[in-house]
Amino acid sequence: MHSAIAKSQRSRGVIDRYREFLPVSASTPIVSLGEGNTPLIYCQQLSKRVGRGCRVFVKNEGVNPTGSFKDRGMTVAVSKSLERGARAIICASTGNTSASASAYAARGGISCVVILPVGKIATGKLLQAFVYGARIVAIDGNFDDALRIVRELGESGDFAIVNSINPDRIAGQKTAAFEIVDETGDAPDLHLLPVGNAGNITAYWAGYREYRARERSTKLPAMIGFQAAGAAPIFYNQIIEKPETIASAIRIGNPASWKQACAAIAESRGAIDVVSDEEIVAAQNWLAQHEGIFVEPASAASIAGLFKCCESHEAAYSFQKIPEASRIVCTVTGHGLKDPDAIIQRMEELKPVAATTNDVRRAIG
Ligand code: AN7
Repeated sequence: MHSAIAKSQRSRGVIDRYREFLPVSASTPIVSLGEGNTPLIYCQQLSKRVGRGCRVFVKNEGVNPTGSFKDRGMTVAVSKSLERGARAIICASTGNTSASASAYAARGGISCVVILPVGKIATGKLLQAFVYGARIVAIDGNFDDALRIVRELGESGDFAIVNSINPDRIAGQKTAAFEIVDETGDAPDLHLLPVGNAGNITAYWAGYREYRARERSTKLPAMIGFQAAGAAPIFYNQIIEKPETIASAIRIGNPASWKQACAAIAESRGAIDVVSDEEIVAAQNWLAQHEGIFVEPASAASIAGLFKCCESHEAAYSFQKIPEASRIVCTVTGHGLKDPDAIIQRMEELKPVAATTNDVRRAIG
């Protein structure tokens, strides 16, 4: 009875549901906020735009506890850090990792330091790190500089690093692939996602491979990653010293999991491609207005990429060659409300009308 109550009081997170696939034991103190189990949404309008009888699903990671996919990895990374006796965690971030780390550190009762590129963090994400009580250090540099500093500080032994160079992060994030297979009965034919530091594409590929090896699925998807055109080191096969994009989450010039991403793309016979800021913004608006799913710009890169694959002759992976009726999953990684600034600039000022039904009817037009 007692343990039944204890269990019901804890909302189920990814460690609870996929414990046998994760590096935890009975003595690991679990820090969870009920992450994962996110909706896999069938998208009729997207499917129609792709054509060829394809079925397109969006895996909406923006509905995780802190609004991004990072929570899947953070529950494992923070739980393991606690188990190892860490008193503080540290990360570099373009925003979402810091929001997630701050929340899970608060939940686990340890302190959290976040190193951020000054002026380049979306408003909502910075606000999250602040309200969860992290020690925030802004540097006069970009994400790649921040990660270099975090690596050096981590060597001192004072902090546990919770960036995706920590394998516990990748382990947690692979559960998103498990969920897709568990829900639909098999792996999709194609999986599209944005690529920044390249941890997520690495994690999905690990998850799909693991489920295939355990015969929970019969196939493996082609992994197709999208970078912003101004921050595309993997696509151009060179470090980008000054990455620039409106999608600040993936403004990364020297990804930590570069090699693993290339392996995932090669082994899965997938591709890496670029999408422009204009395409990203257009896809963000299209998805909100046609499917009711509001994502942040970086997340819209997977939708912009989907459009490129089925509509552009320059696409690295052309859908003209895929079998009819292919099943396609696009991961959207973060919630749209995190990054409202560019949208606020486009919004028209609201001028109130008189509070009468007639005036309101006239205003509706
Ligand atoms: C919304 O928070 O790197 O390729 O420091 O926030 O696994 O890095 C965020 C990355 C895609 C790219 N979409 O994923 C950070 C950070 C969103 C993101 C990515 C990020 P990875």
